[in-house]
Amino acid sequence: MIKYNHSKTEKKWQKVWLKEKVYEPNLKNPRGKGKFYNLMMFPYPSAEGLHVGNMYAFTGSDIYGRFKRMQGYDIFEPIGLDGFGIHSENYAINVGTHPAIQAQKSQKNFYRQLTEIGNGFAWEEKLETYDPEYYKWTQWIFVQMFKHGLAYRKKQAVNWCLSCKTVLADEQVITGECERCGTKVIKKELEQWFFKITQYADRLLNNLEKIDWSEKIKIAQRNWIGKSEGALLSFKIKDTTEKIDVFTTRPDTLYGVTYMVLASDHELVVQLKSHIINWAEVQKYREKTKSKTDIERTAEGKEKTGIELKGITAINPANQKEIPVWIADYVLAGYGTGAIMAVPRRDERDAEFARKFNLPFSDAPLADVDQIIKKVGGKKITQYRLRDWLISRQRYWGPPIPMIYCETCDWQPVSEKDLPVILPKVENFRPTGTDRSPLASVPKFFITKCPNCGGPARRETDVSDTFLDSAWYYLGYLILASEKLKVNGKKFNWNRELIKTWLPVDMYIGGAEHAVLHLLYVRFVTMALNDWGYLDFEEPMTHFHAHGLIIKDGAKMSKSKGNIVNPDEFIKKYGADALRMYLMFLGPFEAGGDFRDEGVSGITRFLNRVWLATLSLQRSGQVKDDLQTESLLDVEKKLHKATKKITEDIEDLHYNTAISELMILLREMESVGKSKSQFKTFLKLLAPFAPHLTEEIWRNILKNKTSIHREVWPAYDPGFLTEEMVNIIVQINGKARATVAVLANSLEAEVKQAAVKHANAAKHLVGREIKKTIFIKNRLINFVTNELKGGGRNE
Ligand code: ANZ
Ligand code: ZN
Repeated sequence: MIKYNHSKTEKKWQKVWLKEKVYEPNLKNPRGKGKFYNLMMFPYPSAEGLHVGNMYAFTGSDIYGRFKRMQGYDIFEPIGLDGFGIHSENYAINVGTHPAIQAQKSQKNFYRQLTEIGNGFAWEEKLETYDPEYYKWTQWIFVQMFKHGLAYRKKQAVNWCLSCKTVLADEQVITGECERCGTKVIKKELEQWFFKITQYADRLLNNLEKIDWSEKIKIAQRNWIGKSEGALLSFKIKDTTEKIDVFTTRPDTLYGVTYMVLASDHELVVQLKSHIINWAEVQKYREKTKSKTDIERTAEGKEKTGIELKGITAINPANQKEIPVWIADYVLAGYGTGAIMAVPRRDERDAEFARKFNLPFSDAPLADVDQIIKKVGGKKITQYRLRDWLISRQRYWGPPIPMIYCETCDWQPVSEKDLPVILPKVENFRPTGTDRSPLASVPKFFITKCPNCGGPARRETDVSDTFLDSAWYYLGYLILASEKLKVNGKKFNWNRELIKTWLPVDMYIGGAEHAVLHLLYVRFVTMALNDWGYLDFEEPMTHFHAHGLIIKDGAKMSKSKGNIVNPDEFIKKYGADALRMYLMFLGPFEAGGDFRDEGVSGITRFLNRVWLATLSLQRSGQVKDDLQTESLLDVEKKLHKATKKITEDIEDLHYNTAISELMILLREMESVGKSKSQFKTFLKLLAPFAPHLTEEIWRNILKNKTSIHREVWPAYDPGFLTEEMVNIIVQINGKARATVAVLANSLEAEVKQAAVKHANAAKHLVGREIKKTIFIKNRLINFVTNELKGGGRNE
């Protein structure tokens, strides 16, 4: 008996697929039912290699793509590496290699692994974000942002990771820690580049209704954008010309205000210095709280701190009462106006603070919202929690921000003809720990001429955030592909046709941890490109599903937990097909599951049985494709049922139950038998899960000329699925002799079996031979008989 050699077979087909371009779409003119862009989040090559948790995501996405391909769509399933930026640079620093050299090593290794897992990638369109051909466009987007007033510089207290030695965007600070390295983040006052994502807050929020995304992602984005409706009210400061503006969601509580609070770094504090009689103490408090992040200030259960600005009082515009003014850490500089009116009777945070510092509570009644706003000259406003996207990084490994500073002309964008601004290879690439990137000590890089006046000027030496690279890569696959086609000689060849043909993405799969990072940024960049007239759509991905997490030894599989399983050893031992199926069998794809090293062997046994079933089919080569035997009819019905279930399960990403269905089906065929065409149907249903084994059987044993992965997905006949009963008239030589009840859509052989058993029919058949059967599904069966020689008639 021939044994199935997984490693030889898998390698063989991977080569053939590439050569035959089995997974290459017809980019210019999609085949069949049309385009289907099946995208998965591309990996950070920031570790020794892919681990099984990463492979889980890729496999789940690939099964969906293979399924859609067999349903007749032309699938574009590209792959690349998100290899520029802090993730890869931190890894390079860890292993003590220059990031540019490490990138080459990682690229080779990641692409090897991504080949070995057997995905149907469109390899010809692969990309790497550190490729100048790619970051030329990343920089172009930056320039467009600047030209459209969406990129600007601002000095403010920003997040700073002490370990990564760079600023971070708000989205990259997870419960006060660096998203990348887990180090506590502090605040630092710096001038930085920002993208005005807040200009899109309303659209980012409202469009959520129009897209089919995992609900948990939508909720996270809604909360992050954090829309609140309220009012802007002004309180005069006594004996000065200054006033304190506050944002409140409860203007109706204005009569109950008993004190006010400013954020400790609110600009008014310094402006009022000469009026503040306890300045020394106030200054000490401000110094102490300066580097605290928002999360530290507002964490639940954390004791609130603050200090009164003595010598200053504010006037309540509703009743002219004089009230004290404080600074405290529970009021954030970056939200609303950075100042509040405190209503201890109505607001729990204010109550806690008032109890601690013995501030009064007022029982004043609530006012009517619209009257009171009018009365005090306030106005209704909407506030968002969303902050602008801090885009500059004091790091080396990223696209240099394409901006030039000139004393005379201020900031100027690098002109398109001079893009890309190439990242120079420098030996001192490590972060400096100052507010400057390593490029700031490379005069050859930063000394330049002003694009406007030609005078001496200095390049920006910060690089842009990694998340800008990934905010447009779904487009990048098409743009770079089209540039390879060299349609025209232009340097920036925005191929509208290709973009229109393939976008938006039809199915996007990736991790939920990117809910308010990548998944928000990619929507923002798309909306901006849409506004500038480059795209005809606002939302980059119509469907997004977050995959579940792989748990190992009770924790999420991740490098930081030290519970990584490398797929290489499993693929070597059991094959990619077995590992793929095992991972998908762990649970519903969106739920994840528990990885156990021994688990794979169960799937291996299943795949071996598929192989044996093939060999038995080959041996009994005489099996006909007809369904006249009763047992095969039974298999046929089960096959139709299973086809329906597997089709629906894959559509719902319930791969685990689809696999159990395949297992039941195989059992049935093993015990009952199968026709060749039934087995072929089974193979097609299995193909997305075990692409190599099914291809080997399909082409090498069943001798098909073309790939099983371009076959048509099996259809099911609903007739086989119903359990409804119908009455069939039984005729003998045209005369009705009986009726029998059978399942609707029963086949001729089944009805015949029931009919001949019926007492009255049987009576009329005695001594006769059935010469011919006329069968009308769900209605009638007529036996044409003649008399047996020597037999007698009963009639
Ligand atoms: C008076 C008041 C009375 C408030 C009351 C609430 C309840 P959301 O829903 O999150 O937008 N606030 C405003 N700016 C703030 C800041 N920079 N830091 C901390 N707190 C701030 O909440 C808006 C409410 O949070 C505002 O309405 C304000 O307190 C507070 F019974 O004003 B309220
Ligand atoms: Zn960090």
